[in-house]
Amino acid sequence: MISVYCLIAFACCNIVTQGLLYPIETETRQIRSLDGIWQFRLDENGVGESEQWFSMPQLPEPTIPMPVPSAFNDVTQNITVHRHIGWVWYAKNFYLHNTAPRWVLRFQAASYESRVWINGQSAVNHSGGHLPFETDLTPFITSGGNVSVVRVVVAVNNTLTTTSLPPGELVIHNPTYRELVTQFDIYNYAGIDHSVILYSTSKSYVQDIVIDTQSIDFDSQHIATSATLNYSITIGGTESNVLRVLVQLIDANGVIVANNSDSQSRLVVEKPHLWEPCGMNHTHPCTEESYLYTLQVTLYNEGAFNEPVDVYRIPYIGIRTIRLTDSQFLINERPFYFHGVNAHEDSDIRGTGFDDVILAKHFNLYGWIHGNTFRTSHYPYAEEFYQLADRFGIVVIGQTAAIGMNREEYFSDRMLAHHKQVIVEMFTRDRNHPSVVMWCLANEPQSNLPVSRPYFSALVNFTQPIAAGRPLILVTNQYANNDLCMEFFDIIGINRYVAWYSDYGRLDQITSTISQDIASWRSTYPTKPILVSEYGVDTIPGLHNDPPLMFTEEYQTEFYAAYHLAFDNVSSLLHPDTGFFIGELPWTMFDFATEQSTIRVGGINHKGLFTRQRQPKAAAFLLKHRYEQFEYVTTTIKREA
Ligand code: BDP
Repeated sequence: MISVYCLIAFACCNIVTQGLLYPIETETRQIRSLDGIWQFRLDENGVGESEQWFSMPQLPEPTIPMPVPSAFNDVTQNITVHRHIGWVWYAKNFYLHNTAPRWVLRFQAASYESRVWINGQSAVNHSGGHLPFETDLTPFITSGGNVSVVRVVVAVNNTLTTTSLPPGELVIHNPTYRELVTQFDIYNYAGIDHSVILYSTSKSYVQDIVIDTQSIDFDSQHIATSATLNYSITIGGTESNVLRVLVQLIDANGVIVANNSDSQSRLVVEKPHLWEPCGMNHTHPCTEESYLYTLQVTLYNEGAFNEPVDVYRIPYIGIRTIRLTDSQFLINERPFYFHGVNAHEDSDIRGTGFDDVILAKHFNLYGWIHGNTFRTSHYPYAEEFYQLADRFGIVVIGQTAAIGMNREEYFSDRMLAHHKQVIVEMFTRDRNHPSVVMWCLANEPQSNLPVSRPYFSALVNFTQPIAAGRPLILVTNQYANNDLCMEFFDIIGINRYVAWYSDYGRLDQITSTISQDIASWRSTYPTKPILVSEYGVDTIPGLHNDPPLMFTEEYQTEFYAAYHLAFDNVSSLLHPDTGFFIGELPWTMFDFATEQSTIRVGGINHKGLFTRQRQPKAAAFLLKHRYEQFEYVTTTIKREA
């Protein structure tokens, strides 16, 4: 029997306990969507709070109808709304029926600084976009009747500062020209861009769950014979100390395969079905699903199991291990090769607004292109992305919103404190997902500045104990000879644009330049696997030229083919004994909106393999063919000490 343990010990639950469980409906919980049209207005003079708009029965005119979830920027024809910097206000009234002892108002995300008032009283503030925050409504409901009218008013500010993530600086050129100067390449979409949900719980309730595979035992044929999962349950509410807990793991046929009545313990599963990543020879295609268990947690009073106080279920428990060697990334002890495409949460009209149609299309296209990975560039995505990734076995590199950290003053103590806060929020939200196999703490920070070194040293020291078994990657555009921070990380991610941002038009230089670049990282860090975390070129769909010239579909296709020659020479998939290159992620899946500039035609970054409307360019077929071929490459299991 071989026992496999995770790279980093299971990070137990005392360090971070306040994960916000995804709102679900069960026999003890109700949910209700507050999505739809909200009343909305700009606060161009920043007077809303001092004029107490939060306590008025209506927001002062002019208001407009605004959909939630959506970024507000592209919904109207008004350029002032499109480029607004500062506060915007949203308001909605709803009836709350007294059908549960506790109702929670949950914002799946709002960008970036949010203040929420319920019935005129301050309820919750939150800094940072992309991640959820919530407030218990109960203290704000004063009427004792069966139904109350609730007014929720939300102010959201998209001004970025030297201590926000991402950072930015407001420059006031004159009273009518305010500019938010940022160092990143996405349009600064803002507003309530993810769903707003009401959910109920009992007085005492399952507040948090942490679960992870601790180990899997394999027989000599590499069949899993048993698996051990560590878990911890936190109970919230008034009666938490008298309640009993039952934790059950249920397989896809509805059979209970393990159970335990401790709030913190382990579950042992005999003959487990493993969660496998898609798109490898030994696993399933990315159009088919991985094996998932359901974790059911029941709280009950002694002797009254059939009348549970609370029931919560996580339907995406995957049994799998992660281990890193100096040249391979192993999932369930088999080599995994990351071959997917990065993307943005970005689409026409909605901007960053969450949309189920866009979500479903996204995953259908991963299936089409045989892509088995995405990095949540450049911020945590909506939780629904991770849930579908769990289902299909698409591997996720979870990334914080630390982009554009290109100035010395951004590496301050206050920024470090905020960076830690968003890491904790991201980890506590996403750590139970089997699809999340790596954490990316930042994208292209100026990691050649001396000030970046103590910053990332402190950040990694803080992060490692709470990383729940996931290795840490730094994604850099620096080089082995000037980067000062890679030493702290487990995996090297490099973003490269040779023959695009340098060596214009010189496709012929790509293979040798990239090969030398990868080799120099390897000789500097011989024990860290490497992947190319971005590479790509702007391509105008329908623009052709032979021989290939920049911006044509031919150029994009040849560009990728030249990089692939460099990758294949050192690939850990193709050269299991000598390779150390563990993956490739083109930039990017879809064309996406950016600030306007002379290099962004129509305010769009055109590096997509697909248009913003999700139609393929020629290079998409090259990648599809390449990724499909990877599925024919058999993987071997190296036995290492
Ligand atoms: C990379 C950035 C990415 C940009 C890309 C580009 O990580 O956010 O969109 O460059 O310029 O350096 O297309």
